Amino acid sequence: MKKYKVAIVGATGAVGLEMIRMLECRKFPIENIKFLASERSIGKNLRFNNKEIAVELLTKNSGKGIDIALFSAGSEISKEVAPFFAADGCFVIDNSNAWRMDKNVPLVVPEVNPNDLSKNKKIIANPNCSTIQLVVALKPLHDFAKIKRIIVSTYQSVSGAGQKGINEFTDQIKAWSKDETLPQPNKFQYQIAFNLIPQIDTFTENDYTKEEMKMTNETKKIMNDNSIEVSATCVRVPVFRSHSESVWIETEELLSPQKAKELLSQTEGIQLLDDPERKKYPMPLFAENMQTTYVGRIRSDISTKNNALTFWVVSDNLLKGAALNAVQIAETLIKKGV
Ligand code: NAP
Ligand code: 3JN
Repeated sequence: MKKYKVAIVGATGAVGLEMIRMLECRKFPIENIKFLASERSIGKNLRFNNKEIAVELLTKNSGKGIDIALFSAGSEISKEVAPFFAADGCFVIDNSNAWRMDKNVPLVVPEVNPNDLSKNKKIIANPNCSTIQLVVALKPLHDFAKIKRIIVSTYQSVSGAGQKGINEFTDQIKAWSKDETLPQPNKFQYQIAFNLIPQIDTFTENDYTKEEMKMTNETKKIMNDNSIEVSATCVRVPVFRSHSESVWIETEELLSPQKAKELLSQTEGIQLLDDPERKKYPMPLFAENMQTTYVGRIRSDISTKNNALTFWVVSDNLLKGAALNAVQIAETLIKKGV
């Protein structure tokens, strides 16, 4: 089997470290791996398959000789550096929003639109974490009954805001448990412990946030259907890991809860957890560190005679929402022989 020269840009970050773990545990065929970050990380080593590997400084020339690079160092770095990697013949799988809506860049979730990948499109965008788990669940339902409209509310964990988000939540709970004054919020707009914050990212002109508009625009692009209407409300919740979503869909054709369960239970990457009598439904605590997207609470909307269903989707935001999807894109490139 052919082996590949791989680089991780932003290897020391919350997403980068999960990329390393995913490459290891999925036994990605690697000839050589390079870990790249800023000068802050020079002198650090990261472990890969029981070997210590020194972190190197990212430069515009770091892509030379690399076959596949996984980027998670933010959109500014991606905009500046990814074109140099691509010009050197390397596939770039980018986790930021830098290229997602560029019409020449495929935005890919392998269970949904693997055929958007091609040999000559060297930069590939990984969607936003909340969009990924949503479209994995929607795809089989859309293929069967054509989705017209989606209303989704997210419950996003603090790890979506990186290590700083995790630390801020931890420090607040620690202070509370010692009966001390809670530290002032910094990463989040308000105290996140014992609270919910209905703002992720900044507001746009239409009063939706950027995170909400990412869900609208990216869903249409991945599903290759601009006619689907999407309205999202994104909420930060005091949970460490895994994002949850309450989803409502209206379909053109009749889609019974039974049929939806049948379709979802046959879908790669999804586990149906839907047995209300036995209290079986997805929860973020149990999705942590899992490579699966969980769907449950499927029911008909009793408030309308239109074809409408509502359900609950949970997945690990750092895995399927980021690192795992990126590695699956790389695996798909190899499978397709591009
Ligand atoms: P993080 O924990 O803050 O890590 C940032 C990484 O970027 C670190 O490895 C950092 O290296 C590196 N970096 C920063 N500036 C750099 C520079 N000038 N040159 C080279 N490397 C640099 O953040 P994270 O949570 O892992 O998120 C990273 C990015 O992934 C985000 O900005 C976002 O674009 C993307 N992301 C995507 C999703 C998604 O939904 N798909 C979810 C979360 C994040 P040092 O350690 O050396 O500073
Ligand atoms: O806040 C979350 O739960 C998800 C955050 C995603 C994120 C954070 C910083 C920058 C993104 C993203 O993937 O949309 C970005 C980015 O767009 O680069």
